[in-house]
Amino acid sequence: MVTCRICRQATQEVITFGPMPLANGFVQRVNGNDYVFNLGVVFCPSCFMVQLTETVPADKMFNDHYHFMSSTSQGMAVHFEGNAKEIIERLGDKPDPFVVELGCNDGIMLKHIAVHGIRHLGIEPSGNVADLAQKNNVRVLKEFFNQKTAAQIVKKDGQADVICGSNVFCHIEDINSVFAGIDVLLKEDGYVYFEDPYLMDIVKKSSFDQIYDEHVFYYSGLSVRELAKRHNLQLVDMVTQDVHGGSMRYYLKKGQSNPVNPRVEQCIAQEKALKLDQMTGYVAFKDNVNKVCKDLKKVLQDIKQVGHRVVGYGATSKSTTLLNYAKIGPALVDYISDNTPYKINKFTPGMHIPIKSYEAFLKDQPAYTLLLAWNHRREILEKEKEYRRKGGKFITFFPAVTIE
Ligand code: DWN
Repeated sequence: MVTCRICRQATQEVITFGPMPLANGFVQRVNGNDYVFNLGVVFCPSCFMVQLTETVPADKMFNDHYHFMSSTSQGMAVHFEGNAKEIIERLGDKPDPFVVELGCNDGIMLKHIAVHGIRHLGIEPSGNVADLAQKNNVRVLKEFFNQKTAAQIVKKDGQADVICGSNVFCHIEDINSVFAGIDVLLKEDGYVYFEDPYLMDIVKKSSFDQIYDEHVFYYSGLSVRELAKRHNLQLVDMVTQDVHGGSMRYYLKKGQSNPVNPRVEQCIAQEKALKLDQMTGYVAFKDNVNKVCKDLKKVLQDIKQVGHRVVGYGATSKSTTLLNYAKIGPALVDYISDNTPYKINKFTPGMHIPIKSYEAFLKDQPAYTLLLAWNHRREILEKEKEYRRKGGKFITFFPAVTIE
């Protein structure tokens, strides 16, 4: 039995995928060894947190060889510039404000804060991406964030007006220590925001590829409200974000008597309508996941059978779960094209599909392309107009397999 990481109560099984490599565990050789763990998800009926059963030590995932760089998507660059603009507007004329971002990656957001001369600090334990942030003139601390780090920051820089994190809070197993750190670091009138893939989108679309080693928690308004309360923080607003296949941004403030935007109750009511506060809401998920895998594999096999080739687009972290669970390997997908130099000429975790450059894809014009980076669909379809004009087709798979 797995106990909840937040409230220590018994949890209930949602789905088990079995042995799975690390989502960003790209290997150098086709016969390279994969670190494998058991991937599964449980629901806590007491505090509503959906979470992994087993986790991987943080330094195995976030180290000096981290493969994901946020700035590989133009759409995300625009999104994060918007986040920075919002922070600056909200700070208004506060004297000498201080902004702290947890998991700043290559500085995609904080570089816009830095350019305005605003005091800031990015906390980034993955050394290679932290170096990129520094090149973007972002001030970085190469550490994991917790109560101890928070105290060190306060000693040197004072308390923060804003603490934020995008696609970071869901990555941290000891989230209680992060919230304890926030209590130390955040000014009494400061605010926290974080955004992560939204549980309701994952359940509605069966987008199970969001489930992998790095994502320990699958947040909802229901669970974040409970988690915040435990740390004397209050969930004061929720705003949906059209990124990463459907994300939610949560705003928190210290205390329990802040004005709360009616959106919070509205979102939680929608979650309850989907029964995400009880096990019933998760029962169909497993069957839906298995159907997507079966349908997708059949489509790929049929395409192969009539003599066409399929390649992948975007060697994403999340496709590790899809490819390994559905057992889609090089026999069905020739290679995956990616624009991250660090991934090229390596092989995908577990299934060992070769990764090639974007230029290789452009030269190739394969008949079919499996859009593994489906969350960037709009951006990629716009970019690949010529590929489609020449007859190339994209295959997507959530909520159902579609060829376009
Ligand atoms: O939470 C996380 C999210 C935010 O980012 C991390 N745990 C890791 C990572 O997950 P991911 O790898 O699934 O994220 P993306 O943004 O879906 O990855 C897109 C991949 O596709 C990157 O490797 C870059 C590549 N890409 C490309 O080759 N051409 C992306 C675009 C937009 C393109 O045009």
